[in-house]
Amino acid sequence: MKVIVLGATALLASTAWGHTIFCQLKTDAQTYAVSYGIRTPSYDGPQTDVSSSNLACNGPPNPTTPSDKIIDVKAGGTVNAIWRHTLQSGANDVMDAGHKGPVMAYLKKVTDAKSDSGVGNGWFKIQEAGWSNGVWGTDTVVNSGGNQAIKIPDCIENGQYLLRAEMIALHGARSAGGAQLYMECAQINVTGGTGTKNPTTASIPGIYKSNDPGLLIDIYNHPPSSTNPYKIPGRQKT
Ligand SMILES: *[C@@H]1O[C@H](CO)[C@@H](O)[C@H](O)[C@H]1NC(C)=O
Ligand SMILES: [Cu+2]
Repeated sequence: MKVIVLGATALLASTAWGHTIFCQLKTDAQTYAVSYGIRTPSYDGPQTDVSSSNLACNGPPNPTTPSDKIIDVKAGGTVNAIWRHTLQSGANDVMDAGHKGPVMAYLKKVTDAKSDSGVGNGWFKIQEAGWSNGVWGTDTVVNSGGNQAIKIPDCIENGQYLLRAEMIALHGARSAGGAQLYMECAQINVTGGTGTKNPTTASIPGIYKSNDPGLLIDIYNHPPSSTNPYKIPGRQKT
C-alpha cells in the first residue's frame, strides 16, 4: 500500500510543478539567450506517441517557433542543454522533481539546420544517463539548475547538425503511451571535427517502441536495481 501512496503523491506533484523545455544552449564560448538557435514551444507539454513525427523536434500540441540562428559548436567540446519549466523560469524551476527518467542527446547531420524538420533517418545518440544507484538522469539535471552536459564527439564531420536533447518522465509509464517525452532541437554548426567516424544512424520516429522496457515500466512498484538495471530506450550511444 505504501508504494501506491508514494505514486499518487508524485502524480499530484507533477500537476503542480509542470513539465519542461530545452530552451537555451551554453557552449564553451558563451551562453546564448533563451530560444536562440532552438525551436522552442510556448507550452511545455510532452509528446507521448512514439510513432509521431513530432517526436523528432517537438510540434503540435506544442507548436514550436522556428529560429533563423545557428550556433557554432566545437567538436570535442562540451555544451550544456539548459532545461526550464517555462521560457521565463529560473534555474530553481527546471521540472517537477517527481518526473523521473532518462536523459539523452542525439545529433543529425543536415544540409540546412534552419529548415530541416529532423523527421526520419540520420540520428545518432551522443549522450545518455539512465538510472544509477537510485539516481535518475532527470534528477541530475534538475539538481544542477537544468544543465544537461553533452560532449560533442571529436570524430564527426564538420557542418550543420540538429542537436536533439531529450528528457523522459516515467511517473505514468506503467501503461503503454504513459511515458512523457520532452525534446527540442538546437541548430548547430560543428567545426574542428576529424570526420574519422561515420556513426550508425536511426530514424526518429522509429527509434522507440511504446513497449520498450525503458518506456513501459512501473518505477514505483518495480524500480530498477543493481540486479535489474534500467534499460535506456533508443539505440546505444555511439
Ligand atoms: C560553419 O562554420 C564554418 C567555419 O567557421 C563557416 O565557414 C561556415 O560559414 C559556418 N556555417 C554556418 C551555417 O554558420
Ligand atoms: Cu510533466
